Amino acid sequence: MTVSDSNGTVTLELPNGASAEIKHFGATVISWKSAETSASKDEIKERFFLSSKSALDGSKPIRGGIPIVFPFFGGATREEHKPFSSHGFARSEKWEYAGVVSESEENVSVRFVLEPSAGVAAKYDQPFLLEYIVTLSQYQLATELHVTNPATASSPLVHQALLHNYIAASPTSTITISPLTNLTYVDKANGGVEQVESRRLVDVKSHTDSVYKSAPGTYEVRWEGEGGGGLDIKTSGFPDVVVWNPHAEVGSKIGDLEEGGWEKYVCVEPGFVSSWNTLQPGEKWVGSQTLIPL
Ligand code: TA6
Repeated sequence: MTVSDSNGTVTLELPNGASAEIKHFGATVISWKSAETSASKDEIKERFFLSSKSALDGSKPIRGGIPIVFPFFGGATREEHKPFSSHGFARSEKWEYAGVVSESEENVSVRFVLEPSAGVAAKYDQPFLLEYIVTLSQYQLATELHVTNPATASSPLVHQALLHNYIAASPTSTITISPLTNLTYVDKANGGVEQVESRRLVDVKSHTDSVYKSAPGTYEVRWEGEGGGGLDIKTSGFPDVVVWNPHAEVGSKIGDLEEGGWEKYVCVEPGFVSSWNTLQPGEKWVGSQTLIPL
């Protein structure tokens, strides 16, 4: 097991070849390489999409991997969030790397911390403490977001949070996500109307931007054809899940998304986004996910 921290990137490596890279900027995981759980298919593969046009120098949020969305999802609607651009500031701040939490031949955990920087504090008077624990295991990756309200006076922290996973998967025409049947979702790709999901397997054959409420917390993402495969996502603390693929119609207008990039991933994003979480002083909320390749 090795852990290195250089040029703003923490790299984790295990003896079986699994690895992960996390930028201090946004605490964004930008790479996770792992074999499948099955011993018969032990090829080490990259599991995340990272746009070749993404800025990695801290000038813009990273387009790929797992950007962290906090304290709000989408555009700001609450007054205190209005100074910030979409999905909030956590993905655009430099986090402190707080070191190794635990390590063995089979897994390694590291911790990142974000407290209000001078830039954030100038626009947002709410105290907060974010901790992010990334655990690389031989055949899975787990990430855990802790949100604490460290205030001592009566000042509630009202927030949302989401892990914006860009899962490497293609071709887009064969990707399915389940089980989402019978869930209510906000169909942002169609004017934000509320729908009830009737499909057993949700596909992303056209522009998809759906916010599923009261979701089950465990998801199966599958794709077929050459390079076919899958990923299971097990979550806790996140009541919602977002499925997003922009296709060419929207993707071609995203400046830092490489040409044809929308054919190479699907975003399946556990979140606390369809309502607000309120933390009283001293309270903490934890949202976590484990990604398991098949
Ligand atoms: O999570 C889906 C979404 O909110 C989409 O609406 C979408 O445009 C996307 O995230 C990417 O947002 P970004 O701000 O990173 O361009």
